[in-house]
Amino acid sequence: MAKQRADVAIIMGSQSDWATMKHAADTLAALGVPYDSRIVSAHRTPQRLYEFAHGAKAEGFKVIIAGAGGAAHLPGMTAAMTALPVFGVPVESKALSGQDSLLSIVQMPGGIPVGTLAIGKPGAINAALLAAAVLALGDDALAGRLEAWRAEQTAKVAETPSDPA
Ligand code: RP5
Repeated sequence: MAKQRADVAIIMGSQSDWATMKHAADTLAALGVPYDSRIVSAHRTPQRLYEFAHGAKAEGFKVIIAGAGGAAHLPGMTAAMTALPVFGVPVESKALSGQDSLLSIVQMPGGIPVGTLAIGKPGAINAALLAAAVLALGDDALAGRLEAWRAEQTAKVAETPSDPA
């Protein structure tokens, strides 16, 4: 059976990043955006990274979400090898709570952009929402689903606080 076309590639430096990056995957799934998730390490599998980044456009990906922690070179190195939009998610590290990941990802030199999100789960969710927003520019049905997702989120916010159950 032919593999389903995926618009978004979710890549991460390690299996240990999946607990965070799964939130990006779940958010894309909720929006009906096809994605593929892979472990690609800038340090431990550099050849896999090279092949992925150089082949990403030909594979049909339109947006890449890259999550990594610590010395988080994955998003930047990916962006160095493809002109596709790359959103970087700083994964929360044990040693420095993700501040290392954030600074590694955000301080790119001019000319090689990585759209950097918040540390951890919020960043993973928002990377997926941004990826969907980019794709929605050319997909009215997805734009409608994104709008509905936002409206549902708004409707869930109570007007007054309540005690926990
Ligand atoms: C990075 O090192 C990964 O992105 C991960 O966040 C971090 C730790 O990796 P493991 O030692 O848990 O595999 O490359």
